[in-house]
Amino acid sequence: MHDDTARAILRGNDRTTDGGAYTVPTDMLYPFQWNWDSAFAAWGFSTFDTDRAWRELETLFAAQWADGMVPHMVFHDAAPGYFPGPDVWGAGGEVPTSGISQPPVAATMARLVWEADPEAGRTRMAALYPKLLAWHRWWMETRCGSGAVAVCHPWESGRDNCPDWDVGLAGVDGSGAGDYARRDEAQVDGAQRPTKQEYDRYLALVRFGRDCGWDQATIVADCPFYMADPGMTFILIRAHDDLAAMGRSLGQDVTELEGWAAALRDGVDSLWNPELGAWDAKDLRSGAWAGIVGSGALLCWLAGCERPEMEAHLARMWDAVTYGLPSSDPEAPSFERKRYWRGPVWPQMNALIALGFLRAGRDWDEARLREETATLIETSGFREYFDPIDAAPCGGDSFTWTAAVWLAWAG
Ligand code: 2M8
Repeated sequence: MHDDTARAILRGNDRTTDGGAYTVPTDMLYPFQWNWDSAFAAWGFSTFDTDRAWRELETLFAAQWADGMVPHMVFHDAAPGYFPGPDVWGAGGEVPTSGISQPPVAATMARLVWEADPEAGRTRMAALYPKLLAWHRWWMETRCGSGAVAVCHPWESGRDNCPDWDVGLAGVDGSGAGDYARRDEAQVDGAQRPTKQEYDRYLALVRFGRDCGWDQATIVADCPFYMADPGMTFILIRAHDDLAAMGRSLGQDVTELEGWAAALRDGVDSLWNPELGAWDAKDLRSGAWAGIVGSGALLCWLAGCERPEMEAHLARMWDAVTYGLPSSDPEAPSFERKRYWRGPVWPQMNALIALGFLRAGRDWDEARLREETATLIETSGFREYFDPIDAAPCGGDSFTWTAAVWLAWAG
């Protein structure tokens, strides 16, 4: 029964038009195509319609910029009232887009989609391969100067208001934001969303990017927010590994990808905070640590970058909450169990962390995370995120990545 509901959610959020096939994360709240949401959607579609799964990824990559960047949002349709919409971003080509990227999970998800139908997937993957490679090169050439992956906007990380970014956002002046109407708070309780102060700063960063014409050299040198993130780094390492595996099957020379993965495995050492005894985000403007064990650190297993100290943090987090692994350290003062990325548990993060557990042979952890994610969905529905202590439903409903994760993994 849940399988039928999950498939109906994916179909219901499908916005296939003549221009391409894509899903919205959920109706109203997020009325466009989002980058990593689409990658998870493809994984979900691959359980019952592999052609539709590939089309999701193909539509996303049709919006790829000439420099290889794949934008975090693609504004296929007008959705007046959404803020900040295409006019605020001032970015993209024929189809307007945002001006930043999002977690590069597409290669990892494409590999899973290919595995779902190896024969039919071969041609589709062969066509997508150079585009994924160009995107991975973009990350390496623009965002990895410090050795690890950096983000120029909290939205680029996908984990918008997690406490990891507080130290970097403190240096962003949001006072010029002016009057604007947020659409998110009309749909969802404001106590489960970022604060106005955070939003003002998010908008200041969009303004900075637009004013420099989304010039990467300027962004990397001068954007008031620029933080290196272990989570994004682990995701990209894993994506390089997955793309290389697919490249080998396609008869490609994958030396470059192997080199990138090795370079990042070395570079991520710069994000080990010895005082915290954990992987930690770092403000590249001030050199300050975030000082928080976030869900990004829990992706270390995904990339084969685990260290013994992370075991203790994992054990702590399992014990401190009841359902899954939270988006931020439940024992830190910044923890808020219902406020978006500052504590709630997210189904697609659980799925990614679990892929890491599988890689590391931690089958018991993987099974526990899968079962607890299933319980959350069975108890509270296909919601965007959940309270990790009492399973209360949070955020948007009929959510694409929750349905996808149910079909492909948790259900
Ligand atoms: C959330 O982010 C958007 C901005 O990109 C928002 O707050 O409006 C995040 O959870 C992000 O990870 C996600 O991709 C997006 C759509 O689900 O929503």
